[in-house]
Amino acid sequence: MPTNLPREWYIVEESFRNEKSLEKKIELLKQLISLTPKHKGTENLIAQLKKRLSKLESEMERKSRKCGSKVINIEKNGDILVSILGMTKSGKSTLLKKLTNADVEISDKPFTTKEPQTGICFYEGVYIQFVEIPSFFLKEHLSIAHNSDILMILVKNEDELKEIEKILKENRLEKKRKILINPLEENKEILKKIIEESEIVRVFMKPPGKNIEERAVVLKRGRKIKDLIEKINENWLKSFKFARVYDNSIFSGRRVGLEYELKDGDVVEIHF
Ligand SMILES: Nc1nc2c(ncn2[C@@H]2O[C@H](COP(=O)(O)OP(=O)(O)OP(=O)(O)O)[C@@H](O)[C@H]2O)c(=O)[nH]1
Ligand SMILES: [Mg+2]
Repeated sequence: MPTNLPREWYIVEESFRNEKSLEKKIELLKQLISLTPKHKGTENLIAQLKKRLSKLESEMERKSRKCGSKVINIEKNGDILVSILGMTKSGKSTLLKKLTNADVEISDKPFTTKEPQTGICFYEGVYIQFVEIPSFFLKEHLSIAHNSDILMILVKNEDELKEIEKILKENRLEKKRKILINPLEENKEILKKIIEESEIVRVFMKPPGKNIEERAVVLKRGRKIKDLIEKINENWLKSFKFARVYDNSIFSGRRVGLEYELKDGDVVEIHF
């Protein structure tokens, strides 16, 4: 065993050994592989870990086939993923179509939508992707809700809300960020609410001498200029001199360094 592994590696390795759930074990093992420095001395270790990973993954596949369930993965195309949930005929498809122009079937018959349906829209710098979850609440469909940033829940009254809350709890989704929508009311600011609820920071790049880019770089709250650069192009860190931040404060246009904490809507110009 090479001795120059980072401390974090041993912490993750311990959690991996103690973890019972196969799904979580796979996650931890992947983390472990990415935490292992890559050089001659670690080649064997990485090979072992990868072998272990492929074994666990095939075990996982076998198990899911046995239960007759499969996990459906939606390809995440946007910056924010929103699952639309509600009882049948709650207006999920109607809302999906209104927000994204998706080509979905809307009808008075119950359970018209049988497979997850997706659509995407661009709003103030970010792509928001929506997925209508069919109202059978199958485990394989709810895996999408688990991977979503936000659940958008359509309920018309207290009874429906109680019913949905029960389903969320049974599927361990009760702690997810949620937006409640009453389809009977006018819902004008849904997109704005999604941005607020997702707790992201949208940063708009302005290459010196050029226009502000329309698409934002999306970061989690609390991230700094150095995180922004790491996300765009790590190599820039070496030649970074300073950044200018434009906002609606009296200090707009000021120079900042790598430790500046970004806020939603900042326009950033990087200088080398
Ligand atoms: N009055 C009224 N009718 C609506 C509204 N939203 C949807 N509807 C109607 O309700 C019916 C069902 O709407 P859908 O959007 O297909 O509902 P859904 O939740 O996708 O339903 P399933 O996919 O079948 O589970 C359709 O006839 C819609 O026209 C609304 O806000 N007001
Ligand atoms: Mg539908």
